[in-house]
Amino acid sequence: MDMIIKNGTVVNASGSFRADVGVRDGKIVCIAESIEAGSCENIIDASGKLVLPGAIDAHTHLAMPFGGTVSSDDYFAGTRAAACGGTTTVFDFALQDFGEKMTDTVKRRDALCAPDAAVDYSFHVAVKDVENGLLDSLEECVKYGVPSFKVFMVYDFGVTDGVFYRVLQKAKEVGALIEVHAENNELVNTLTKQYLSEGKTSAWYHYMSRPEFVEGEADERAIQWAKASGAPLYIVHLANKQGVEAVTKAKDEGYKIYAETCPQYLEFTSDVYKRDDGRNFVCSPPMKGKESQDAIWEAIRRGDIDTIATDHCPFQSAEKDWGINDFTKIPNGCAGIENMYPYMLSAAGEGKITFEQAVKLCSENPAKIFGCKDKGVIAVGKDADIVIYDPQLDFTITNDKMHSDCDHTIWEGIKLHGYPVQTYSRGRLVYDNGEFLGERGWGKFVKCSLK
Ligand code: DUC
Ligand code: ZN
Ligand code: ZN
Repeated sequence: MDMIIKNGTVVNASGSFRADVGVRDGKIVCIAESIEAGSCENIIDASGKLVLPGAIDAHTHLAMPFGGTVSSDDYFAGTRAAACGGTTTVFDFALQDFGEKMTDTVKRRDALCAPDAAVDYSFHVAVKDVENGLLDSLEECVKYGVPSFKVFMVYDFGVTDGVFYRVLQKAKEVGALIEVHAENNELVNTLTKQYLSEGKTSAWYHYMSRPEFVEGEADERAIQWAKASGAPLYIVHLANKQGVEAVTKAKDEGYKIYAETCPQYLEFTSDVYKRDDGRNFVCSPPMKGKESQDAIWEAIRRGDIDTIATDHCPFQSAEKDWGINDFTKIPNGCAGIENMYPYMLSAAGEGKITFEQAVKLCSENPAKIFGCKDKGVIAVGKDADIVIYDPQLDFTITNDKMHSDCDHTIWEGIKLHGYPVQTYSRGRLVYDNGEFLGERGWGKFVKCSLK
């Protein structure tokens, strides 16, 4: 064996147990009450620690051209930060160009990502163009190992309801999964225009132009199309109570509707937009009111939220400052890739959820939903993507301790109880007590399959 992690408590979504974990050639090869060291010289003592599957962040925007600039973490910086927060697989959104086949979109982004990624990665294709036979190119992409596609209901690259519906129909036919960014574009544009014309330009009006009902209505509409088409649907970054209720109802009716939320919606409310640095929190959908936040936590506890992901899309302070006098000029997005797993595990330590639930939301469920067969659980035969977590280690988030290229973080000053001490990516130590030890280009493309 190349490594034995001894005396830790293994936590999977299905339960926790004391065990030693043996690793060889990047795979977990043995889990037993006690594993003899034999000739293995790399023995890790995990006494008092939790041994967890690495997290899977199913929602990131690395090096993404957006809002007049490019998000500040490229594939190296973003995956380096991921590793340091216990995330060992990252899904990035590859934005289709007009006239481009979906597989070509993936290959174009993979050419950028492969030389840089420090942890394993895969893609979802963000669909813009389905004309001239491009809708059919979904099938080839599914076979290539990227079976998940996202449609935006907002932004200049958003799709119409008709295109959304056609994508769902195709997904049903070829066994793909469609994700949706649900906000009502017409309402966003109308409210934005109203506020600007009244001289209401601060970050608060970012929230006011995208309030609860703007997202809730779009969630309901998206679910309606999914039900009618018979295709499953994954709602990204769900942040409002009305949407939570629609998801719960659809699940209760037996539809395959998945919901993701993000740590920022669990920690912050729309009040952040009243702060002097409110623009740093501008992302879409925006943080909502306390009632929505409470509803999301409740949905997490009863299992109606399936995954936690970050929507990691940071921009530098100077770029956020473009919108000091006009909220529409603030590039949308915040950092979170290094904070997701520590935040959810700390919430488990505080008793808000269980450690098993944290692992399910951040690792096992994304692995299952997006078809990463080798990830998401500490089990023999799986990749040795392992986090050693100290539940007693206090950690205050400050940007100087983060491993992103962004010059600030919305998580500044947030106190966590418990923190990862080591991260292994396929058996290789990539993070050790505050220090990134990984390597540019180590990360491999993960072929996904929903079959
Ligand atoms: N929302 C953001 O805040 N940033 C990137 C894309 C998105 O939908
Ligand atoms: Zn989005
Ligand atoms: Zn996003």
